[in-house]
Amino acid sequence: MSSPKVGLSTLYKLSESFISALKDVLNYNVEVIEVVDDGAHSLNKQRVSKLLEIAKCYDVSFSVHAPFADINIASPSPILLRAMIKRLLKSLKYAAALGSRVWVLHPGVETGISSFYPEKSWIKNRETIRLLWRTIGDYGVTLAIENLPEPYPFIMKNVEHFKRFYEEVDVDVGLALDIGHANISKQVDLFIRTFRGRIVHIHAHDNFGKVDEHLGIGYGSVNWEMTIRLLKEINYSNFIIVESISHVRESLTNLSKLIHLEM
Ligand SMILES: [Mn+2]
Repeated sequence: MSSPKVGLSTLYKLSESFISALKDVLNYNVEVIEVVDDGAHSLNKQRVSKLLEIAKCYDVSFSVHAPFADINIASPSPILLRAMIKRLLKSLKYAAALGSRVWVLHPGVETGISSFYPEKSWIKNRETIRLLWRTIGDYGVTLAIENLPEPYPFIMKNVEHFKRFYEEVDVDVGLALDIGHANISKQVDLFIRTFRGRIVHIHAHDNFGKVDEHLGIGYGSVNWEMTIRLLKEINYSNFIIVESISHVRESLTNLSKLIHLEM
């Protein structure tokens, strides 16, 4: 079985320009770059061409993180939801152009009126994912839903939420397991054991189990030895993307060491 490929998200450089972020990411010689299609790094045709040029010169592939600022796939407003889906589909098109294996999507979020309409956000979230899944098939990209952290009102945060989702939908939607987020729910091992066949992508960063700090790998309370051992047990061989916003070099080194260690 092949080892997972370690990659780096552009998240830690989101406050800098797209070009200077890319230059910095390339210093780390990673096999995969996850492009955050949001903020100052929002994708467009020129940027996609630039990335494709880079892929020719360096031995690197891409994954794409769908936009998430002000995006709510469970929005109760049809007009706003339409605009958000339009933006998401643009991102999906760019992901396909980049040959991205996965497109990482955040689940929806409860709103100030959700409590008046029990279940509505859950259903809207599920149906938008279904709609995106139907489209993504034409692009040859895998849709991966990310588990989000407590204490925010996201609709899919823990193992129970994902269990329910998979019981209700009969579609081949993957799970982008965010280890830092799962550490806040104290469910890293449970996530891996429960969804061994569903995990198609991984985000790696650290925290102390309370706040979603996106710390360097080994700088928080995540039990990385156990996590990597479990991932080996389930023969996980896709991407592991470092999403730390500090100690980037150490995070990549620590993670690579753990992956190549005999455990
Ligand atoms: Mn993440």
